[in-house]
Amino acid sequence: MHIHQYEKLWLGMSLLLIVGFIATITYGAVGVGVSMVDDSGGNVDPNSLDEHPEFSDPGVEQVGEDEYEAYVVARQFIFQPDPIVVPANSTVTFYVTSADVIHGFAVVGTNANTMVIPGEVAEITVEVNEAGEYGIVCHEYCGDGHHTMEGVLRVVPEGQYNSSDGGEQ
Ligand SMILES: [Cu+2]
Repeated sequence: MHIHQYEKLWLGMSLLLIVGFIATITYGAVGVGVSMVDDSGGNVDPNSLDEHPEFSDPGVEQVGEDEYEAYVVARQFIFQPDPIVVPANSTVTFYVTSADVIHGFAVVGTNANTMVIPGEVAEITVEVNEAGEYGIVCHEYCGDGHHTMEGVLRVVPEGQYNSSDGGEQ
């Protein structure tokens, strides 16, 4: 069977497109660190956060030379602590849970963006390099004060960080 030269060309180009689409979807799913909401950070009882070793007094802990863990509780209509204070040029792992209903947790300008589900702990790791203030917003409708629910991630220059701030100043 004779296949025309142009037809071969079109077949080749459409195959290339299909491979290209698969590659972009694969990159989007794996390469940029997008993952499904899950309970990778563990489970907690949302009704007894007061007794939880970390969430009863949420804040920032230093766990390595440039590594920090931030425990955050979302509740109608605040994030605790607020502000969350960390030093520049560090890696921060957020553990976020909700005390009441489903909330959102997005640190504007970073790749931190997750749903916050009561009973589950969302875990996200972010590298913060530049000092400055980053807004934190709730992006899941959580009640009539939802539009006021915001927080601040304050990244201070390394030398000015005082670990006793613990996330609250
Ligand atoms: Cu909300």
